[in-house]
Amino acid sequence: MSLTRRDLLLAAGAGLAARPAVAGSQAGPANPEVAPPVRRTPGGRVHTLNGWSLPHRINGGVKEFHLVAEEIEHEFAPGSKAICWGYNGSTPGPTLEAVEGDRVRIFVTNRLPEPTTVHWHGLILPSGMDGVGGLSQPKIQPGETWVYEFTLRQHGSHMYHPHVDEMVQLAMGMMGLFVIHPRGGDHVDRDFAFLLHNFALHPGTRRPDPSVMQDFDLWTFNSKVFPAIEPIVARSGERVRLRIGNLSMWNHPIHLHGVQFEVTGGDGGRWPKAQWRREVTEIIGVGQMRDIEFEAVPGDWALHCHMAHHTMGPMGHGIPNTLGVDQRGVEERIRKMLPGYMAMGRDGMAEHQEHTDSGHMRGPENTLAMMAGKGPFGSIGMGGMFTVVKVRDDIAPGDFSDPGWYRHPPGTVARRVSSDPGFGAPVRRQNS
Ligand SMILES: [Cu+2]
Repeated sequence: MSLTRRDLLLAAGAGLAARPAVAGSQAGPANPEVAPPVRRTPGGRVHTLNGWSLPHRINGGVKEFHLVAEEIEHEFAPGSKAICWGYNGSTPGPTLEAVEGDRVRIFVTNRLPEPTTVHWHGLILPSGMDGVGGLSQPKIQPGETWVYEFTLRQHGSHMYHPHVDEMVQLAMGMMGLFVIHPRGGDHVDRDFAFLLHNFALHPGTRRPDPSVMQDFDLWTFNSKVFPAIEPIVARSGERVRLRIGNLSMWNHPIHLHGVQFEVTGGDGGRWPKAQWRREVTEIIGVGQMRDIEFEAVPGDWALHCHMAHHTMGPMGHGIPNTLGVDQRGVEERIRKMLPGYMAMGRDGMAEHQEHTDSGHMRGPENTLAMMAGKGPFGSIGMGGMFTVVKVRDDIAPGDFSDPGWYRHPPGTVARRVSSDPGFGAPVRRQNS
């Protein structure tokens, strides 16, 4: 049913793209000014990881966008699908892109079963356009379309999200990026954007649980988990910007390997150069945006949250600690009560991925493994907020496709010199 509707709207969107921008050319019966929603059309100057930018039309000098709040089926990674809420067929919703000084008109249609609004997080606008349900406007009831209109008096990286029943609507995936480009162009070669988020999709279920406050199962970049998060591809020497926003329930120290990046801006716009900081890890606080920039250096470089549990997939919390526990003998007895039980964790957790990858240890249906991802040297053992910055000398401008694994120059990869634990004569303390 919903697929049919989506296909129809996609067709309507294609029609809009193909014809000249004429006011009311796709008019609905209720309001001749309403532009039809356009879905899943790539475009824009920002590369939204695993995402897209919403096409607009110009109507009397005003940039018009049309957001649709609706229920969608979303795939976090192959093997885990859920009924989420988002905009125009995706979570996060499409990125809105405009230029400082633009006047924008944004239609919002509510196809959710409950009221919503859209708050333009970080934008300078009239109080009545701020989108806080009950405070700055009545709520948008199911089936209704409302319009927001204001002039963009700033540039930078921003977000949008509901301000009605936020606990539920954010937990279900409703969020998006709002990027305002400076007038007179920009100075980066590649401009990426993504939102940090978390979902509590309990093993074997298909709807995120909005009541969870801390123990989330899925830690996401743009509602995807590694290895389904696309790589960040660049050519050696290019200036790369990552616009990172956080609408999750945790702060995330985002760490990039291989370079010292500069933090060049936040929700308050681009910072004066004297305020830029060199870092390798930047905490993106809840509700914050940060822009980081760096010169791309050849290689495959990890980009991830440094909270180690945030680079993992679903797992049990509050379970007994099995580190160092010899479970031989007990395993057989437990299997009589719990068929298929496997004693694990005595020597660490890394073996977990070998078991799940080989398929002999299956989790509940529609549930990802705790660790995933394969690299050129074996399991990567990551499952959440992790992706790879892939920099090569021969990437064409505008090419964002995955170039495969890095071919290291000879003599530049760490190597084994012995398999004897007694090798060498390292200095070791006896009782520290
Ligand atoms: Cu984190």
